[in-house]
Amino acid sequence: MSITFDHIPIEEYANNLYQSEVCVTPINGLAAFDQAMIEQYHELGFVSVANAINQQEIDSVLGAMLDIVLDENAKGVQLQFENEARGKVEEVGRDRYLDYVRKFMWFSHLHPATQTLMYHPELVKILENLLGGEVEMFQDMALLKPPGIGREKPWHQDHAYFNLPEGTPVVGVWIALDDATPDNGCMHFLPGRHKQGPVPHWDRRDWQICDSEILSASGQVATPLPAGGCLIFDGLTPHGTPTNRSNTRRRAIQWHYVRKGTPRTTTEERMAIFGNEGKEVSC
Ligand SMILES: O=C(O)CCC(=O)C(=O)O
Repeated sequence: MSITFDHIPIEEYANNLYQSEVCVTPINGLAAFDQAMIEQYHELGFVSVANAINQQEIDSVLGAMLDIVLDENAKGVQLQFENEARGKVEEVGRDRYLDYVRKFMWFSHLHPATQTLMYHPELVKILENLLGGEVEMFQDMALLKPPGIGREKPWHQDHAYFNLPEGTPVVGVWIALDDATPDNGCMHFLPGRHKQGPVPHWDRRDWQICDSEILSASGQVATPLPAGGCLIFDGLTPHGTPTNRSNTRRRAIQWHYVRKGTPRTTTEERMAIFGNEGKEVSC
């Protein structure tokens, strides 16, 4: 396991960067993801689903996550604590350990609970419909945004992080393991923006879309979800989550899928598409 601390302290950003005046009402259950939802996915770039998984599944995934982060020998796992956890995490017990973790990656194959859930049959059926064939999970991440110290994840397109050829359809699945609210850092989307393709990204508070680009866009929505709900979204849909300034947990697990056999590309090619150099753009 590799362990790092986030180096970016909690920073201020414009208070209208994440707006929650318009909150999306989720559909109820993965079984409700019908043809109309496929059309909505393509039109808006996301679908919000309540009750995608049950309490027992939530509990087993949270148990698996804790076992994995506490196993120093967990091979290949990349664990990152929040910046604010420096000097504190060494002292905490098992029950509070996840309250210092920012994120960790490359773990789903290590535990039966995560292995089962990432290829949940109802989910796979939806993904096959969206991607037009057999699917492959290629990136996994747990995002814990701990109470009071969970840093913002600035606006971005997930595709800007992946070495995949331009135009490759990517579907992200983000599952809320606690109630996700505007106060504790629920997801925010720019509906329909995926249809205009890649947006230049910048190294600012993260690898992100420039704040001014988001502030000048209209139609932003928030997607609060009860625990067990999930978001299914296009890899080009701009999204971000605010700092968790509340005292409630907002843990989530996320998987990304492509069609099986999708070729990979290089970082140079990705940067030519999503980077800002040579594009006469400013931030
Ligand atoms: O869970 C979060 O706070 C943000 C997750 C996200 O957008 C990502 O990792 O791409």
